[in-house]
Amino acid sequence: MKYLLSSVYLATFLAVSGAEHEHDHHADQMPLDYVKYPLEPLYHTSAGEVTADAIFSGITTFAKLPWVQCLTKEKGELFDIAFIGAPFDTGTSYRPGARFGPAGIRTGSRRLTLYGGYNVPLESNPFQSGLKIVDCGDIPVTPYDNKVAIKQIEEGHKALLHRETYSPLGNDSVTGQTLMPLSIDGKHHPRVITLGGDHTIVLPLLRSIYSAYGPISVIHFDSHLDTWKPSVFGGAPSDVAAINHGTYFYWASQEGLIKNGSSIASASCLNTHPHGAIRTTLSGLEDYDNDDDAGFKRIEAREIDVIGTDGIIKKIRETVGDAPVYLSIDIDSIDPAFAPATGTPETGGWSTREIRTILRGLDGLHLVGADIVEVAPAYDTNAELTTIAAADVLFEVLTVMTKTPLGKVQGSQ
Ligand SMILES: *[C@@H]1O[C@H](CO)[C@@H](O)[C@H](O)[C@H]1NC(C)=O
Ligand SMILES: *[C@@H]1O[C@H](CO)[C@@H](O)[C@H](O)[C@H]1NC(C)=O
Ligand SMILES: [Mn+2]
Repeated sequence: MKYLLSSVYLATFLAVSGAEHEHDHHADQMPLDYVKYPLEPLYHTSAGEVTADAIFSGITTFAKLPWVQCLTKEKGELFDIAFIGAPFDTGTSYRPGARFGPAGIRTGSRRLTLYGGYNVPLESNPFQSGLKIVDCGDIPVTPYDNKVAIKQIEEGHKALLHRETYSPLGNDSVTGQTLMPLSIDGKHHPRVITLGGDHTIVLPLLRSIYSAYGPISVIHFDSHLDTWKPSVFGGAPSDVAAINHGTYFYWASQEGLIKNGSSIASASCLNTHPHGAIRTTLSGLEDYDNDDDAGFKRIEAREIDVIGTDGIIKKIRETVGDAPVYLSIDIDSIDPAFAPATGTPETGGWSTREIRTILRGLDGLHLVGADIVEVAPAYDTNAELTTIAAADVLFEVLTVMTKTPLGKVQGSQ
């Protein structure tokens, strides 16, 4: 029944975007037709019309996307892009509360589809790309045992990543040649956008990503390095404590999940993971050595004063090149003036406008997946600044993803 319903959504969407509706721009902009008139007529105007669903009513999913229970035993439901929450915050060093991040971000996202969701600067509507986008709810995560929780997140993400896609990969829009998947298993995988959770969740997410793409490049926005050795960050009193939100990239590198780099200056061009918005204090400059060895290229938050958003975008694109890339966004990359509700706030960050511009600058890159982490709504203002910022940031990411299919033409690298 669920499957049938979703086919109806798509069929309706295809019909609405057809040429015969050119005169009705408002209807064209209704994403997947799930916002408009979902209810039995409760009130009739004189013209016999029913009222539309309000943007502030109803059960909250990300951007009011259809909710699909993706992690049930029947795995019938297919999609192209899925949002999933990972409500885990027991790897946090300072202020806890990111377990409420997924719920908060969904609340902050409710207005994304008001007027339909057309992204003006990117000249594209992610909700009308023809791809099927759903909200899968949250991965069940235990708050009592980090080892189990990290395994649950990996398995939950894998269950989505290894599902067939709803839409075929298709052909190159310029040459018309058939596109080939970028994965190492030769399959076309759906894309998953994870709502954190503290940053520890990226270790299990990268374990999952590795199963489809092998060692990957990462674009990381954060005020902190997160490549710290456990002996430096937390003191590692146990194996479980050694994996936390300041060390997960160290482990990802040790496990071979991400491409390595080098701290030897002459080989620094090997470093393929841009770190944007860095402004943390250090235990000492030697923290940069393991950051280099893990393959990161630091872009300090303050560089924006000199080189601007264009310069930051240029640096990121030069570092990742054309490689498939995973995107991880710590909300603390944004200045606490704009996003105060986070576990370890650092002043001197980027504005919401700046990070959105920088994210749009990733247009054309092959983003295999993404996450936003460290949103802890309990520390937000009454105006929900942080959760709205998180949702709007993901709107840019979603638009970039829907614009570029995850494929290459044969013969290109
Ligand atoms: C893609 O190209 C193949 C031939 O290379 C063709 O058979 C197929 O119909 C094309 N698909 C679309 C959606 O245009
Ligand atoms: C990166 O280096 C670590 C530590 O030397 C190693 O265990 C890992 O396999 C390397 N990763 C890759 C992708 O080669
Ligand atoms: Mn972080």
